[in-house]
Amino acid sequence: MPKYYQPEIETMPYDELRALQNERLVKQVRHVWDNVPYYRKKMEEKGVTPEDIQGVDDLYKLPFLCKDDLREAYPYGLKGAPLSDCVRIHSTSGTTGKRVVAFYTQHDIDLWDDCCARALVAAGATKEDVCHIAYGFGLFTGGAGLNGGSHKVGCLTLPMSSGNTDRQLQFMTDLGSTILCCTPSYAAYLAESIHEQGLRDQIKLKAGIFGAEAWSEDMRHDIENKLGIKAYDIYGLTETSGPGVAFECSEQTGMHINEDHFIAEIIDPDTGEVLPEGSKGELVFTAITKEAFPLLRYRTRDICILSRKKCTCGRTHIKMSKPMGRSDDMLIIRGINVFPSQIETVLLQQGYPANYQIIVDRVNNSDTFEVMVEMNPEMFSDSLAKIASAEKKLVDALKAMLGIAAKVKLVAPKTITRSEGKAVRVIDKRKI
Ligand code: DLL
Repeated sequence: MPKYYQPEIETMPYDELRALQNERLVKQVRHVWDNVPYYRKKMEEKGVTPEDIQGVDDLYKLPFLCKDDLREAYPYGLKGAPLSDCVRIHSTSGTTGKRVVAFYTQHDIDLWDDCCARALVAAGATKEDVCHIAYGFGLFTGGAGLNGGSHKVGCLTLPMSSGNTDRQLQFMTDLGSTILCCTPSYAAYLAESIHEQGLRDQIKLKAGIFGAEAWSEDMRHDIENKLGIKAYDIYGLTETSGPGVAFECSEQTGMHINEDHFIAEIIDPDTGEVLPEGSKGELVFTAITKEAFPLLRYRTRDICILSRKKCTCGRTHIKMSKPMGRSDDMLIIRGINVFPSQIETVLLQQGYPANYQIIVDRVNNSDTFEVMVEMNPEMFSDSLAKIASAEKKLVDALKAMLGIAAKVKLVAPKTITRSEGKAVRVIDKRKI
């Protein structure tokens, strides 16, 4: 039996799981108090000591951490282990200012690999599989995380990284890749290229593990149909190691959070108040096993819902919904909240590919809102009147979904720059 495989943890009864979390949390708070002066100071300012935290029920007493703390503490301020015990860093781009730098001990890497291995197993991976990893390798966590997980499962691992699509397709066909791991936008691009090159009969893919950015159910079905696979979601962030914090099982109704390593809370993003299970709010994670970057109550800014409803797969770990947007990248256009995922849903429902870009600007103190959408290839030869009518149809559908009028521009196929990593969906010129 491979070392990672711990069904007894993934299917643990709730009270046993809670006891494990309590024990690990108490230990972790002491570890942070002793080793992370930045967080200790925050605890002291709030008048909290390690003795006040006896278990998960006391979690609310601890201060939050957010991206600003990470920037302020850059690069070493939140490190929980001596540099000589750290074996790796990963990093993520900040929206502004300094990058986030996360540290890992070998133990941290082992546990992270376990989490990713669980995600692969949930998608049906075994040691007979050929795991094609087209997430970026390097500072980004996607490639390294799935690579480690794939090794633990014993798959033949292809560490492709992203880009060089022709080489991706060559290896995919020649080496018989069965599991594809990449961003959903790159999966859609690969599917498009496979279709164009008439390679569908030569690929052996059976499952895909796609994450790192928002993608809708419609996009899932689109990718599944084009590649003839089952597409699974995977979630994570650099601050909590990377991918594998949560992953989908065969039920595909939310992602199981690896609760033996992460305690999840949902809070009101405005007040910080902890909300009951089933509420929509901001996801907060406390890492209870990480040594080198042990973040407590880290505010992810991802908006979602948690559910402990019994899952048919047998796993007892709580499930998070697909992130429904972010509390910080939600667009407010003419006073209306707009999530890019809503626009994507409309486009796919109307039969367009998910190649689009939202451009927001402010002219004469009024917001402009434009959505550039690639037309389907068969539309390219349509008359201008027909294209104008298709644009009008999209304007109406977007208005119905968003409650706000957008200008829609249909552009020729392949004019919107394709992404090999995360797609750039929004250009908000108002911030410049
Ligand atoms: O994106 C880690 C990752 C790599 C996850 C590969 C899954 C697969 P960051 O670059 O730090 O880490 O970005 C983290 O990406 O807070 C979410 O807003 C978003 N995100 C990650 N996974 C999903 C997902 C990686 N499945 C940020 N659906 C997070 C929607 C996601 N958004």
